[in-house]
Amino acid sequence: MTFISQSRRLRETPFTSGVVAAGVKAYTVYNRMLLPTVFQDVESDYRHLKTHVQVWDVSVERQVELNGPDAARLMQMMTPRNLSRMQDDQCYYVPIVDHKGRMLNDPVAIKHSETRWWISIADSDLLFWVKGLALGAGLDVDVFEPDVSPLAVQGPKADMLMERVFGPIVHDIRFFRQKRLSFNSQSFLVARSGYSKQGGFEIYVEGTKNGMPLWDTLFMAGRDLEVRAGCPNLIERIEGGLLSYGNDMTMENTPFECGLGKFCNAPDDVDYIGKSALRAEAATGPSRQVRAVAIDGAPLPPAQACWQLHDKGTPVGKVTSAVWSPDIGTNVAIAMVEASHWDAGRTLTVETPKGPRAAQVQSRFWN
Ligand code: THG
Repeated sequence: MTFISQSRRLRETPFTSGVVAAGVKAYTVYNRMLLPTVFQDVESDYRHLKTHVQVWDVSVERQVELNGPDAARLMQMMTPRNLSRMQDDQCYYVPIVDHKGRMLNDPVAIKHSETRWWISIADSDLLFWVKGLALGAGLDVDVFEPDVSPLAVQGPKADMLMERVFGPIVHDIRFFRQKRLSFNSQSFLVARSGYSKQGGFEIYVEGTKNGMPLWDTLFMAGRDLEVRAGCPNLIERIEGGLLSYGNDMTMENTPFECGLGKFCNAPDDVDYIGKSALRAEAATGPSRQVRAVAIDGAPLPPAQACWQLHDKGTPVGKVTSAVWSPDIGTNVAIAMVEASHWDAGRTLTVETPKGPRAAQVQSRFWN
C-alpha cells in the first residue's frame, strides 16, 4: 500500500473535512484535486445510491467562468453544439474540440446570461485553452476559475432531501435547468443534473466557507432518508453509459467516436473551431465508436489500462472501463470499437488481466 503525499498543488475542497469524517476509503486525482471513489465498497455504495440518497463532493468539477460582452461568442467558438436557442436557465452537455475536431473536454455549460457562463469541466486543463482563445481572438471577456464547488445530491430520494433544505421550489427545476435558491443568507445555483442516472441535483456552492454549513444541513435533514456521503460510482456510471474523459475518450477522439454526434448540431452559418474537420467526419461517419460491451465470466477487477479487443487475433478496438455489475449479473464495459465490428450481437475477445474472455457488443447501455 502506498500513499499520495499532500501539498498545496493537490487542492483541498470546501467539503474535505466532511468527506474525511464520513470515512472515505479511496480517492482519485481529478483536475489536481482529490475525488472520492469509495466510501464503504464500490458495490455497497452502488446499492445505496440506487436505493436512497447520497451527497457527493464533486468540487473537482471546476468552473471556467466567461464574463463579459463576448462571453457567448467565445462559448460558441469552442463547441459544435448549437447554443443559439439556449435559455438563461439551461445547462448543456457540450463537446469542446480543437481545430481537428478532437475532444479537449466534455463539460456541462451553464448559462447565467449572454455575458456570463460557467463551463463545468471534466479532467483536463481547459482554462488554458479558453484563456488562449480569448486573448488570441482579442475578445472582450474575462476568463477565470471562480471559487465555486459543486455538491451533488443523487439518488431516488434526492427530491425529498432537497425539498427539506431548499423548499418545494426544487420540484420546479427541470432536467438540465437551473434556479438560484437561497440557503441561510446565501443563494446558490441549483441544477437538476449530476453524474449518475438515479436523478438528482447539483448545488454550485460559491465561497469555500459556505461548504460545510450546507453539507451539515443536508446530513441533518436526511437522517431518516438514510443519506450518506457518496461519489460517482463506477458500476452505476458504466451501466448508464456516462463517459469519463481520460478513460473512455481522450484528445485522440472526436465527438462522433464518443457517440456525441447529436451534440454536433450547430447550423451551417455558425462558425466554431473544428467545423471543417467535423463536417467531413459527419459525411463519412466515424471509423470507430463507443459501445456498451458485456464481458463473460467471473467478476473482473476495474480496468487500469485499455484491454485489447480482437476478432480471432485481428485488433478491433479496446475496452476502456469495465466492472462487475451485481444487477446485470455480468461484467459491464465501455469500449471503443472499429466500424467493421461494432454491430450489436457480435462476439469478440477481450484480453483482460484474468486472461482472454468473450465480449458481446450491446445495442445500448443498461439503463
Ligand atoms: N456535472 C457537472 N460537471 C461535470 C460533470 C457533471 N463535469 C465533469 C463531467 N461530469 C463531465 N461529463 C459529463 C458526462 C455526462 C453528463 C454530464 C457530464 C450527463 N449526461 C447525461 C446522459 O448522458 O444521460 C445527459 C446528457 C444530455 O442529454 O444533455 O449528465 O456530471 N456539473
